[in-house]
Amino acid sequence: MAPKLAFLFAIVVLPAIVLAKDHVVGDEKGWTINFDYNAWAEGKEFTLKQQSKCLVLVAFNYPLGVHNLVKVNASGFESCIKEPNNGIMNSGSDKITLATPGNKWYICTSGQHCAVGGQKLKITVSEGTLAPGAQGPTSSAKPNTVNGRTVFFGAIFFLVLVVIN
Ligand SMILES: [Cu+2]
Repeated sequence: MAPKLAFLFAIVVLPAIVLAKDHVVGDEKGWTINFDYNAWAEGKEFTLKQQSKCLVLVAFNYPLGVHNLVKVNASGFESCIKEPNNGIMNSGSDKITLATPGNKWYICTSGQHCAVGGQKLKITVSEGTLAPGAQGPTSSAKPNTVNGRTVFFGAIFFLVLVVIN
C-alpha cells in the first residue's frame, strides 16, 4: 500500500504544488516593503489560457502578522486606502486565483507599508490562447464545457479509484 500512496502523492500532489505557484510575488523576497513590484511584474506574464488551463495562480508570502493583502481598485492602489468592503487576507501565504483578464491591484494596509514602503502590486492579466490540442473555446469545433481543471480533477478521481482497488 505504501508504494501506491507514494505513487499517488507523486502524481497528484506534486503537480498541485507546482500549479499553486504560477507566480510567487517578489520571488524569494516575498510580499514586503522596499521592493520594486513594478519591476517585478514587468518581467512576468500573467496569461490566462496557457498549458491547458484558464487561470493564473499567484502566491503572496510574508511573515504572519507583519503584512496583509487587500485587493483594491485603481484609486485605492494610488491612494493606498482600501474601501470599507475590501476583505483583508492575512494568512501569511495568500493564494490568489485570477480567472478574468484586466488589471488587478493589491496593497498591504499595515502601517505605512503601501504609501511609504511601496508595498503595492499591479498585475495585468491577459487572455492568451490555449496551445493546440488543449481544451478551449477557440481550439474546438463544437462548444465544450471541459476545461483544464475538470480534466485535472477527473484524473485525480481516476487515480483514487485505481489506488482503492
Ligand atoms: Cu505590509
